[in-house]
Amino acid sequence: MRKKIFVILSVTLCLSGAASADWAFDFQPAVTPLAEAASHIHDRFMGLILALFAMTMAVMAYALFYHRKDKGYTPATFTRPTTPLEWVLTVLPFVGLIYLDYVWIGIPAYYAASNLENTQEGAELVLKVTSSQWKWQYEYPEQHIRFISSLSTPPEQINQNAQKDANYLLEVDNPVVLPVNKKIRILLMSSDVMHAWSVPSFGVKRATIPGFLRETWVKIEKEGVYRGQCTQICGKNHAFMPIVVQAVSQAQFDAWVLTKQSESTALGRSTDSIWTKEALMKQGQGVYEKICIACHMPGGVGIPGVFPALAGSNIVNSPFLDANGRLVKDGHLDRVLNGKQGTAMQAFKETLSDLEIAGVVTYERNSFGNTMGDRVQPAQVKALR
Ligand SMILES: [Cu+2]
Repeated sequence: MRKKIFVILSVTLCLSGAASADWAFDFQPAVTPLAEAASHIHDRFMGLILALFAMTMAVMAYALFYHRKDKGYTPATFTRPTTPLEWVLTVLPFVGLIYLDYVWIGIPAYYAASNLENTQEGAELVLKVTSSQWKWQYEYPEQHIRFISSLSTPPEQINQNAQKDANYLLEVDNPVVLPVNKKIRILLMSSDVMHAWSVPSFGVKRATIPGFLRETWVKIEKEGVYRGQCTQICGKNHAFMPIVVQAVSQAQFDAWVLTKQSESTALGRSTDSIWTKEALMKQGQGVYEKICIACHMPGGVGIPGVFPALAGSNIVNSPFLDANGRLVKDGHLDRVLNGKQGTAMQAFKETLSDLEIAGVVTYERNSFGNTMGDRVQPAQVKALR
């Protein structure tokens, strides 16, 4: 009988072991000085508390077992140390703990925490991160690069209609690209509610707060792709704003900067040409599916009582310019450019290009059953800014 139970237990244990074979019982690998310091202090602390736990439990188990009542022991009645030995055994652990806490752990923790704030000294590159519901905008002010990075996991996977891939909900259309072994100062801000930019391998997790400029820094020591997520609950799609950072060599970074810059020059040129309705619709659909869809939903139906529908909307189905060619206040184009104060509808003037704004407004006016038939030219948007 005993043998049978043993066999059953062993098989169960082996099976559960196989099922949990890819468990990771640790942090993601640390690749910056901040993350290395944090994981070093964590390991020290865990070592210390494990040792204390083992020692305390050992003394207690010994006392319980060897000094038990049926051996004839009677409980002592003292309430304070009396003999010199008792005094030593009381004071020594106290002094030992003070030393371990304040010196052995406290000093490295103090340096690690103050190093976290050392964002400016020796910084070689600045990255500006702006959060909004539910995407990240990245800007390299010195390189004049700016783009939006949003979730690229297909909706079929989210709706359980397709096999989920390895980086489910941790993949974006435009990753941040950063050079390795360079100190990068990261400025963080928010355009609506609080979010948090967090990448575990960098040891960085900093809340972005509307109205405040916050900072952190990284110096990535190893090339690779690092993933993180927003870690401050920020509304309905909080789980859908991942962070992907590609750490590359300086040469690759320089090449990437050139490509990004020439893309924006090409975009600038495209602003001045006249666009066909079909081309604008195509541009606009891309923008809608990347940015607007989170609130206004597929088919422009919105969420009743929360996010307004665009299908059949009064604003969308009215002129966006007045007779003098000026922007209609609270009209369609005005809303997209300037947003609506006090709501989740943010101003897209700063985040989208002329072409993207022209495209998305044209798309919305001619989709979801809306049949305005007109179009917005990028040059018009440029003139109205
Ligand atoms: Cu969030």
